[in-house]
Amino acid sequence: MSLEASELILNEDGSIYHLNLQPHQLAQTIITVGDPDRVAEVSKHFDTIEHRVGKREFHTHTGTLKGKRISVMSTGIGTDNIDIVFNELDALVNIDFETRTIKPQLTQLDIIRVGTSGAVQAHIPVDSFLLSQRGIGFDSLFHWYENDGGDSAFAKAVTKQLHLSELAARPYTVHCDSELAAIFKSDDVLLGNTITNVGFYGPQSRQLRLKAAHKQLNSSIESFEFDGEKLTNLEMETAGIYAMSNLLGHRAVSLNAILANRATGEFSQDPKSIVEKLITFTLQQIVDN
Ligand code: R1P
Repeated sequence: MSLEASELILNEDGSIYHLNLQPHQLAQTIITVGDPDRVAEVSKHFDTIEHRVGKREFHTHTGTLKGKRISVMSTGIGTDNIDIVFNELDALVNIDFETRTIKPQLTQLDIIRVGTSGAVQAHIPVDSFLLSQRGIGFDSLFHWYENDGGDSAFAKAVTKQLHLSELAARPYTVHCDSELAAIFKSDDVLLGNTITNVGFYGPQSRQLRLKAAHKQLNSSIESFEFDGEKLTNLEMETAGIYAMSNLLGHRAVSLNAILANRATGEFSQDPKSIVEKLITFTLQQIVDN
């Protein structure tokens, strides 16, 4: 069945609506970053750059490093953008734009988030790296797609121990791809369970002039335990990335530079260097594996 013009929206040059990319401009290994300025910080390490394409907050550079073709793309902030990015990335490889039909042979993408995050446990040092084994979504993105419920036992424990029903939030829990994650496991990378929420201030219990509704949120996150697992950090994309890649059949992993520690009140003295270090580590692991 052919997809209508209102559903699969293509630009005049045949590129996909928001990402502005044509299928040949995308590599099968994709690094996603939140900040559009971080795209060039990644691609400056490439040996060649074939394509530089941008629209809104979505900027992509595609090139090669040591013979490996890689795209780096900015998603902007939040899981609402992740919905757009992942549907359009998937369309670029799995929908024939001429016939507007789903291809009989699907292509699996490898997607690696290189992001920043705040730890919620005092023992996690600022300037460390953390690989998210689980994404716990306080946003609702996963619920808008037919799904298998994800890791519902973990999600139910989160609802109960964090008293989320008072906020009418129904978290979901989804996992990274374990094979892709294995490439990035090292003594220098902590493993964690990452909460993704819909904002940076109130939804992460930061109070400037406004008071957060859930006064005990961060302390109940800190004391949470289920099946020997703790909650480790807060950010705004990982659960959406894991939800969409699980649903679409792609492999994803989220790597976080821990810039803040919410339990101790610390913030990195040199965030640019730690992000650069995470970029070079990530690229090295990609080309070596
Ligand atoms: C907030 O400052 C932003 O930084 C974190 C959060 O998830 C949010 O997107 O990630 P990035 O540095 O990848 O954008």
